[in-house]
Amino acid sequence: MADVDDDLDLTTLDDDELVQQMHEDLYDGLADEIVDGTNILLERGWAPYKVLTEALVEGMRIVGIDFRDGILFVPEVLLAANSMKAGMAILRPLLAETGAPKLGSIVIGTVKGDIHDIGKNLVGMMLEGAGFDVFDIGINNDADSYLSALDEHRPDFLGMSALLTTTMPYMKVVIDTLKERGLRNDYMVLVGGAPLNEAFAKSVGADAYCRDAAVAVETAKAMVDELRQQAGAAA
Ligand code: B1M
Repeated sequence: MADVDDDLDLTTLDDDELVQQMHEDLYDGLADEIVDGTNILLERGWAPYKVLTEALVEGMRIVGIDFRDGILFVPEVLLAANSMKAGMAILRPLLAETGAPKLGSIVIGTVKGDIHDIGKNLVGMMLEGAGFDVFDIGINNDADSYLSALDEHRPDFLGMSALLTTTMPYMKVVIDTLKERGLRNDYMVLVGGAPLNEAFAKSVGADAYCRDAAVAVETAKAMVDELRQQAGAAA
């Protein structure tokens, strides 16, 4: 999908053409073009969440298909990921500045052996925008790393992300470690990542599986509401 027209002026494209061009630019790992396209859509009045889902996440979905099929390889996908991050960096403050009241807090990180962080970052951004304090501990976290972050920040939630079928079982290690140390009931555990599902989340002992960032926000809000109601009823 190489861009044959280096001088293409993105501002001359209509919205549909621009989004299509952004999918191609993401595929080609053109971070500057993704930054320009993101800014143009925002200037045209697009909501940040719409830019995120329709231009960036959809573009990365297409990259994922060709990665799976052996058409794209790690170096190309890394460039695409960096382009996606460049667009996300513009959207992040806009998604966070909703002025929503503080609802709670979360420590979130990708599990040991796994360096995928785009989805986790997106979940963090959306939770921040919804009014949660987000402590992002990055990628490749072992149980000790999660536990020391929990100890430091004392959040309401622990969020774990895994994108590989080989790394997702590590979530059970973390949850079992919480149990062994008598800490399991101190935190609500949310898990997510493309290869997970409800049954897996249940089997590792998580409180909820979040299919995507929007579901993570809904789930965290609903759980906080429920806790408040229980506390109100007990008072
Ligand atoms: Co990786 N990779 N990758 N990769 N990579 C996948 C995951 C894969 C499905 C590609 C494929 O084959 N189709 C495949 C996994 C196969 C499997 O296990 N079943 C794969 C593989 C095999 C690998 C390597 C092993 C390749 C290799 O080296 N041969 C290697 C592993 C490295 C490692 O981690 N140890 C590898 C490397 C990489 C890159 C470094 C090149 C790059 C990562 C860059 C980065 O993240 N900084 C990369 C990428 C980009 C992908 C794909 C193409 C895209 C992932 C992504 O960012 N999606 C991916 C293909 C795919 O998923 N279709 C693939 C966009 C993002 C918005 O979605 O991450 O699903 P997602 O997050 C969503 C939800 O899942 C959910 O909400 C998010 C937002 O809506 N969610 C949560 C995620 N985390 C959550 C946490 C929560 C809640 C919800 O907590 C509360």
